[in-house]
Amino acid sequence: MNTPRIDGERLARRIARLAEVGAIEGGGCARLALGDADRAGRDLVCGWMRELGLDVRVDAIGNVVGVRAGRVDGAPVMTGSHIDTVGTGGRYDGNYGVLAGLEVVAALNDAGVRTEHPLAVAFFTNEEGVRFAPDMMGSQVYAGSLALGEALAARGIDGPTVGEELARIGYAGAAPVPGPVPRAFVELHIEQGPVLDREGVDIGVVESVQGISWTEVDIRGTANHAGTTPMALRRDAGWAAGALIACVRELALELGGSQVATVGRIEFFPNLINVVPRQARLGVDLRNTDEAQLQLAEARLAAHLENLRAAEGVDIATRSLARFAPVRFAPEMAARIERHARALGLSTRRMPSGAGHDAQMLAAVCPTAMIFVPSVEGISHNVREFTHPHHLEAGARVLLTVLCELAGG
Ligand code: HGY
Ligand code: MN
Ligand code: MN
Ligand code: MN
Repeated sequence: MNTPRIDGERLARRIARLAEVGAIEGGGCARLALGDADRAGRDLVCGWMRELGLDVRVDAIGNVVGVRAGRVDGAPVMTGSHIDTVGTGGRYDGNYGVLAGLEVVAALNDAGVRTEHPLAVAFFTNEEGVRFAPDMMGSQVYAGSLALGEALAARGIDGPTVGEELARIGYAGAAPVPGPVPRAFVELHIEQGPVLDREGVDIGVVESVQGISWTEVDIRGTANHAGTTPMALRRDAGWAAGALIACVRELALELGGSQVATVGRIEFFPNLINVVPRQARLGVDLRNTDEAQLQLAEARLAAHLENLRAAEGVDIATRSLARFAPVRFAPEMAARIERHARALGLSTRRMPSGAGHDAQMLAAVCPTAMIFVPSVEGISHNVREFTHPHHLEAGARVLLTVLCELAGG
């Protein structure tokens, strides 16, 4: 039996190969959840899982878990993330954590090491939430915090439901949900922000994930002629949407601290240059590390909507698409990550996660930790997303030693 060793080249080859699936201009990939490209990505990763000798299980929401037997039976130590992407996805967001998990398995296989407890590598359905809200959908269902029926009924921005698409791509699995509770869960992920890169730190020890509030705002006015309708007689849903976007930015700046606010998606109807819009539909993304502050931001948004109703005489309806309170990971799990990273001679710093992750859902059911590696210039959800190969390898080395300690390797 030898010492298991991460092969950075092999990991890089798998990242590059998966990035070819749904490849887009600039080196990124677009594999929106449950679309044809996601199916192709799933098929490729499941093939790798089988080649590595994992027992591949697909559950009722399409989560895929590859299990490596241990010396004893029972709950596995699990690692994993997601392989669905946003429409302008980079090649590392989510994919890196899943493929680093497979690299850990390959290293153990090569070294002939059998951990005491089983090891599992998972990818969860629809982490991004950009086609079907909410995000982290599969991991919520796995952890029991979202009912399967509600998830299957979620309708995408392009029409079909999650249930219809799962059946269409052949990933409506038989394994029951909620899934078996792991002994522990560790997610390796790129930071997607600028902190580690700016400070020259190798490993982020993630202590918490900030709260997330997604709201769909539907503004209804009156379509009218752009040339003949006096300004005082308009019910302009387009103007109200523009005013709302400005208010969303202002409320983040006024609240300060960790508050961030984004309107990333907007639709106008009829969306014609010479017609006053009768309807505008937008998505508002509010986040804060502090729950009370996030509630304050939501209250400010509601007040702005009231003002817009009065000012323009438009009707405004809202629908919550996702709402997660901030999550804190078990301190002893963060300390474990820190200890292993330092033992490998890597620099570390503790930090919150600005992005949502599947780990925040698993944290409700088992001891959970996250490991970050630097994102160059903090760029993510953008094809220019990049992490240096030596950091990709370093993160996988930390994952290997942490998983071996947790699983009794
Ligand atoms: O929105 C997020 O933070 C994650 O990428 N789903
Ligand atoms: Mn991600
Ligand atoms: Mn993402
Ligand atoms: Mn470095």
